[in-house]
Amino acid sequence: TKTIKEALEEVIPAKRAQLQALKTEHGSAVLGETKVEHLIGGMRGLKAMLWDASVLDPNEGIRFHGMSIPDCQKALPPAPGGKEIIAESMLWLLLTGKVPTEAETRQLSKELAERGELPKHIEKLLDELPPTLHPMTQLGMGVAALNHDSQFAAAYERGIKKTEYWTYALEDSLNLIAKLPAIAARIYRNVYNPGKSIPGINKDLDLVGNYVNMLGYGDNHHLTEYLRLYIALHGDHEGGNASAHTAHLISSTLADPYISYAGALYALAGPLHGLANQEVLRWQLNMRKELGDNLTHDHIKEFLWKTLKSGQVVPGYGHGVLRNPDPRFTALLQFCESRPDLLADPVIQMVKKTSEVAPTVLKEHGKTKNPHPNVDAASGCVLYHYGITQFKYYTVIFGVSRALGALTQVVWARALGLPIERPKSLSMDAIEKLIKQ
Ligand code: CMX
Repeated sequence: TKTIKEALEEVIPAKRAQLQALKTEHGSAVLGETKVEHLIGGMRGLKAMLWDASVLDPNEGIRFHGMSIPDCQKALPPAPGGKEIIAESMLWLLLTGKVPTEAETRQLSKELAERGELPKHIEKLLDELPPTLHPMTQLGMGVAALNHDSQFAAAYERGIKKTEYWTYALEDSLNLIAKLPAIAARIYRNVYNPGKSIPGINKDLDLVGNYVNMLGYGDNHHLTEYLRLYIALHGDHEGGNASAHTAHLISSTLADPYISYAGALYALAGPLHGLANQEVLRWQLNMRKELGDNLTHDHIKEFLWKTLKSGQVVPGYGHGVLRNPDPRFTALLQFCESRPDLLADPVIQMVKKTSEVAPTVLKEHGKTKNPHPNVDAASGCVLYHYGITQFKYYTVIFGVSRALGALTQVVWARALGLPIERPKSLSMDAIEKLIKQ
């Protein structure tokens, strides 16, 4: 059975050749225009990054190396005894562009489990942090401090050939992905269950199986399956989103994968991006507190208008690129629809009902370009049902996941020798001058 590194080594030459051909034969081909609105509108729609692992179609949603979410659900190997996609099979697909065999998936699980223990200084650092510090701040700190042992940074200092960068970036990236569950679980323990012991890594379990075990919910097969799906689906969402783009930007300076990903986590921690994860449930529970359990569509409409009229955004709705319901939202809702215990839960019913009326209200409100739910609208309610009720923790789970795609890009950017990112900025005066020319 091939290792992930061997599988990657096989596909790199063809990709390098493809890039070289694009550069020499089509380097000056025009893909679109730069307009003033791009500079003042958050670069929305501007085609400005190379990102191979996934592409987001505004209407259809995300495809990973051309595969839709239902394609992935059919083709990617689940955990033994499970049905959902797991982090390892998604990571293999993102990194190599190939669907892994079951044996390859198991081998990657084993490799990650072997790399999963935390160095003592990281445990100590996390244990010293005040439990009142936001879990996302703690996650970023733990991840950044792992660069103490960065093989990429050490090799760069020693002096290595540019063509070898990717091998060290891969080592660090696999170590980081492997250690994220132990960091995230330790934060959960320290903040919410102080004094409770955390089980060690089980070498026979997949990454998320171990994560759920360390969180203290290892006996809940349904939660484990949900988190496997959740973490696989949040893995990558092309390159322009704030977290993935941050990792790419930082690592383009040849900063090591750990500090590059720590930066990504702090972009994820903003309420318009990953923190919407925690905001959605807080907002939905406020709705429940105010209106009770037997909510009608009209009650929800009223609450939506109240939120909008107070000048706030409706968390979990809208998107920078998508213009239809997010297929990740659909996949998570489908998970609920096949389980009667979830369907009977009033919070899940409320989330589902909200998704039935919010698009009409947001359309009438007339501002957002996409009135449909994004993945964050659904992701928290299942966690809540299974007992992970601390919604300040939710974005940490997103942070464990986004490493799959962001670090895939870090490895490929080094394999392809992509340069430091340095777009051109302009002042308003300079823009006016250019317009007049
Ligand atoms: N509720 C109310 N107003 C919204 C809205 C929402 N859910 N989504 C967008 N709008 C508003 C914007 O604030 C903007 O208003 P102004 O013109 O007053 O500034 C206007 O509609 C146009 O925005 P847009 O072009 O449709 O959306 P953007 O690309 O600028 O922003 C996003 C996209 C996701 C930040 C925005 O839709 C939003 O704030 N949604 C709520 C937060 C959320 O769910 N974020 C998670 C996204 C997924 C993720 O990254 O995890």
